[in-house]
Amino acid sequence: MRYVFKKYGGFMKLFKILLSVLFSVLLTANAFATEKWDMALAYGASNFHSANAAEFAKNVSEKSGGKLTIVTHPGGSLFKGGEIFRAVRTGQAQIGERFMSALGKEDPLLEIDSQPFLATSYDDAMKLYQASKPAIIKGLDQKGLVFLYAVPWPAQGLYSKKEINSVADLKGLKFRAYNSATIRMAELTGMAPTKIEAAEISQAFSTGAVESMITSPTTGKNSKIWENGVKYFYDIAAWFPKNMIVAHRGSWNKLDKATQKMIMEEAAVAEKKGWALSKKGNVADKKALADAGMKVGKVNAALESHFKKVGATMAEEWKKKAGDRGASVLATYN
Ligand code: PCA
Repeated sequence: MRYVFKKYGGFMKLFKILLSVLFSVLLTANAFATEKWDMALAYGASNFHSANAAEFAKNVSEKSGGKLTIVTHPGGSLFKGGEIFRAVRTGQAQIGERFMSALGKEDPLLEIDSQPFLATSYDDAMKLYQASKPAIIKGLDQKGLVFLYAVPWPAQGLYSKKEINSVADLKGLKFRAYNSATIRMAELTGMAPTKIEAAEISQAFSTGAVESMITSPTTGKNSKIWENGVKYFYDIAAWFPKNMIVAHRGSWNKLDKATQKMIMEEAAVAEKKGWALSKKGNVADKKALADAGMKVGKVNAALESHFKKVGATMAEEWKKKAGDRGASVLATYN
């Protein structure tokens, strides 16, 4: 009996040693645990939003001391623009960028920045952003998303293959839309809208599927729109829609507090850089369109008042959709 106990005690010793080896291996592995995040980006690598996101990803990866690596996937290579929000929400991508105002069905507040003539300068766009940010963050949080930063596109203008001098010239135009607001604008104008992601613009114009659109000088430049017979750019500058970067909450919760804090700090840096890049592009990219031979100008007074009227109708419709939350954001903004 004594012998058996002795033998058993020996086993216990060995077992304990093995256990402690196992624990220390696990602990070491945990100290070096490196999370990998895939960052889904819809726009081409050379677009300023994507370049800014790549810099953000690089800075976070470097500063995390090996705890987190963010790998960017521009040009819709991981998920296309229309899929990114859901992909991040479900954790298929841990982080991603999405055009906010295409998400009006998720939350009408996300499309506040595409309401025509509500904010027509960068200063006002920033004020509108600050006024809407707390409610937007809260809404995203309820969907399991962590909001990191948002950056506007340059001012939106009207592109057309043919010259536009009157509202009649817009009637029946095949129009590329990118969100509910541009679809509504087209409907109220008598144009024929089709929703098309930015990555498919060149193809849509070259096949004749569309002949006009409203977007930034940047997106026109990025898609070399002049190569597809688009000769006119009318600078309406009626809104500055934003892209936002969001992370999957489950992935976020796996990071330690110090890493989370560092990411928020880098997000603030990226946001500031992004706004500056956007302002630069607002001037430089319009010049690029003109340098490529396009006619760059303003719409005439009749067209401007038409768009203002359409904008007023849309504002009323949006207020109904956005309810008390929208009203309180508008009150803060005004
Ligand atoms: N470019 C994107 C969104 C707004 C913009 O300027 C696009 O056209 O899809």
